[in-house]
Amino acid sequence: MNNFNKICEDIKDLRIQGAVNVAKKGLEAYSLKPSKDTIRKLLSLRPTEPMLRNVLDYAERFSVKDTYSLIDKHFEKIIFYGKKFIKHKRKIFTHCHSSTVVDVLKLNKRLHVFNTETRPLFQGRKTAEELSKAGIDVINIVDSAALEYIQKSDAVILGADAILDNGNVINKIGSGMFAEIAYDHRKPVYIIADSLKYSDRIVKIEHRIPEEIWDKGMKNLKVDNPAFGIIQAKHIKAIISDFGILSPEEFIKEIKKIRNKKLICFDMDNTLVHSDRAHVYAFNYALSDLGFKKLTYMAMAVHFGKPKEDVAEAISGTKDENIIKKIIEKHDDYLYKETKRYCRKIPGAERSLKKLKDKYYVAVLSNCSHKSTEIILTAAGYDLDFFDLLIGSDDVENPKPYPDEIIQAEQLMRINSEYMVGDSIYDVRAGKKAKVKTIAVLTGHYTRKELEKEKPYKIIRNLRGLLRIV
Ligand code: RUB
Repeated sequence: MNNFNKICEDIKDLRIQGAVNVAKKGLEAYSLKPSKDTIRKLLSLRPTEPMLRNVLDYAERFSVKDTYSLIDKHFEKIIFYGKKFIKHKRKIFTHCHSSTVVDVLKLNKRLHVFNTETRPLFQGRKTAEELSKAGIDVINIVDSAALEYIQKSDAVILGADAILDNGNVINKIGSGMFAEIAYDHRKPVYIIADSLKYSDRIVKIEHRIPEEIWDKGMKNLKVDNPAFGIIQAKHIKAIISDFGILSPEEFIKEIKKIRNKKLICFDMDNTLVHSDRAHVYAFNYALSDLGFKKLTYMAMAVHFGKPKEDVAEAISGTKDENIIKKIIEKHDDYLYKETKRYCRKIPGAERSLKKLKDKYYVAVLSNCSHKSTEIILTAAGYDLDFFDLLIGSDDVENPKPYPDEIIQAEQLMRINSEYMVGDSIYDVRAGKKAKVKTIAVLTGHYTRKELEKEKPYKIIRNLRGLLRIV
């Protein structure tokens, strides 16, 4: 059997179980055969797994690698919040096997865990084994002993397969009943889960084959085997996720906030970063290395903002494509090695960006190559994780003044961009072609008069002015 089919079978037969593991393995299968058919097939294997849908969706938009690192990032945050939360707990009741719950419980070795065996497939035994190996005291019980052990516990902690729009949570069958018992006995119920389990669609409850319950049951006897059930939001004290420790209502508000975010695109050079000196030195190195005359700062900087090929052509005076390519290669090379230290954040830019982050996804669209964009932003002191998307000139066929970078950002983020902000006439032209509002900023070489001619939506002196507009 090939690898792809083996993963599908393992997911279907629960050799791979739990929403996170299913999502990660599903991604592996998708990387073997990335297609719409694969997505359809994978989603049919465990219909109650929105995290799988969400990660496949993300992998389609970005990449499998980016998706794995998103899951890892979320996990780090869950562990951060989980650690604070679990350290004061002593007696915990849990059900089934959730890798996320187990990883948080393992952070407090002094816990006593009451753990259901979880019929019909005994996933609880996996939880018991993993916790015992980690040195945690576990008492295993049959599912029907839950009432007695919930009464003895300080809290009930469960995983999640889905978090629904009304704050209800779907988890292994039995979870809803245990949460209701806990609520009646004033024991708080906590869910520990990645926010990627959120779904605003109807989530089907998977019903599995009867043989899992009674393999040689009497003929004509009906057996139903729902794999999952609903935990009512009113029974849940908090959801511990990458967002923090929030009530179901607060969790949904946070999700909605993120979903309602709009997109704003920024040029990099002279909009977020002063990097002219770095580019001037790097281009001059390249020019003299290739036998051309060096240029003064001003003679060169007036060309910045154009696509790199046009800059190379203008400063060297050659139209030879091979030489232009060499100038760019050498420029990039010197920039990475020698001149990046001349990059500086534009005063006030970072503070303004931070204030926008609540309402906007922030994309940087640069006419530098993708790698140079990353290097310049980092050299200037920005944290790359702060930006939701970076697009360089080599990520598109036609860089600014063409609208391709903006269009690609909109496609990847799946939302329209509200604004394009930049210092050059090329940013304004690209924004206009992409039909977004353009904001020209006077922190570059272009004068107000030159920018006015392009008729941007607004002209501002610096990015602090942006906060009065958006
Ligand atoms: C597993 C289950 C788990 C959640 C969360 O059901 O309900 O609690 O999937 O797990 P099954 P995780 O065994 O039928 O897959 O935290 O690992 O995503």
